[in-house]
Amino acid sequence: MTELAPLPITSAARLLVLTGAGISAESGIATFRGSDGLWNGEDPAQVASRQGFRTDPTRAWRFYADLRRQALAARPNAAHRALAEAGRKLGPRMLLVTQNIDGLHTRAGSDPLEIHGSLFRTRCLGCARPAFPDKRTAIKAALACERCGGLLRPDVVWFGEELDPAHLRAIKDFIRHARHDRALLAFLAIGTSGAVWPANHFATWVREAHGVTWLANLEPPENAADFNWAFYGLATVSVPILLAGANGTPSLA
Ligand code: BJW
Ligand code: ZN
Repeated sequence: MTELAPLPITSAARLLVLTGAGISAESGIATFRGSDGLWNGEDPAQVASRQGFRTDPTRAWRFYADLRRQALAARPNAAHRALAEAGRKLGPRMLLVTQNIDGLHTRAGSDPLEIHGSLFRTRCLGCARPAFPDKRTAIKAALACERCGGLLRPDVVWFGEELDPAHLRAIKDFIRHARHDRALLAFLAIGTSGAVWPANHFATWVREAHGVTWLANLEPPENAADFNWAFYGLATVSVPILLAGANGTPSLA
C-alpha cells in the first residue's frame, strides 16, 4: 500500500491504462465477481460463454438487455472523467484499454480499446454482416437477424474466444515503441480482479519492457505481485489524484 499522490508522469512518458469493472462500480454497475457481483450464484462459464449462449439464447439476451438498461441509466464517474482528461493532455502518449463493455469511457470522452467488446453492438452468427450498433433493451426473446434469420449475439468476448488481434497488436506496439524511444513506460491498472487472461498479463509485459506498474483497486487482485506500487481504495478518489500529474510537465527530470 502506497500513499496517494500524483503519479510521476513526465512529458516523455508513455502511459498504458487498463480498466476493469471496478471503475464503473461507483457509477452503479455491478462488478462480475464477489458477493454482490453480477455472477453471484451464476456459473461464469455458463453465462459468459458461447456454449451457455447456444444452450439458452433467450436467457442470455435477457441478461444482456438488463445490463444495457443498467449501463444506459449509469453515468461516467470522476475516475472515467479523469482518464478522459489525461487522454486529452497526453494524446498518443497514452493508451486506454478497457475490459468493460458498458461504454462509460466513451461517454466520458475517451476513445478506449474495448478488448472484451461492447454491450451496444450486435453481430450475426448466421451471416457475414458486420457488427452493428444496437441499444435495444425491450428484449423478450433471442434476437434473429433481419437479413438471414440467423441468431444474433452481443458483440462481446466470451471465455474461450479470441480477442481482436488488432487490439493485442496495438497494446504490444505501444509497449515496444516506448522501449524503442527509451521513454518511461508506465502501466496503471484500475478496478480489475486480475483473473482473466490476457489482460491479467499486461503488467508482466510492461515489466519485461522495463516499465513501472501501478495499481488502483479496492482489494488486492490475483496478480498483485506484478505491480511495483499499489493504491487500495475507491477509484473515484484515487484515479483523479493519481492522474493529476498527467499534464505534460516534466516531473521526473
Ligand atoms: C474496485 C471498486 C472501486 C470494485 N474502485 N476498484 C481454461 C479454459 C478455457 C479458457 C481459459 C482457461 N484458462 C485460461 C483461459 C483463458 C480465459 C481466462 O482467462 N480464464 C480465467 C477465468 C481462468 N480467457 C479467455 O478465454 C479470453 N480469451 C482468450 O484467452 O483467447 C485465447 C484462448 C482461447 C481458448 C482457450 C485458451 C485461450 C477471453 C476472456 C473474455 C472475458 N470476457 C468477460 C465477459 C464479457 C462479456 C460479459 O460481460 O458477459 O469479460 S469475463 C468478465 O471478466 C468480463 C470482464 O471484462 C472480465 C474481467 O473482470 P474484471 O474487470 O476484473 O471484474 P471483477 O468483477 O472480476 O473485478 C472487479 C475488481 O474491481 C475487484 O478486484 C474489486 O476489488 C475492484 N473494485 N469496486 C476500485 N469502487
Ligand atoms: Zn445474419
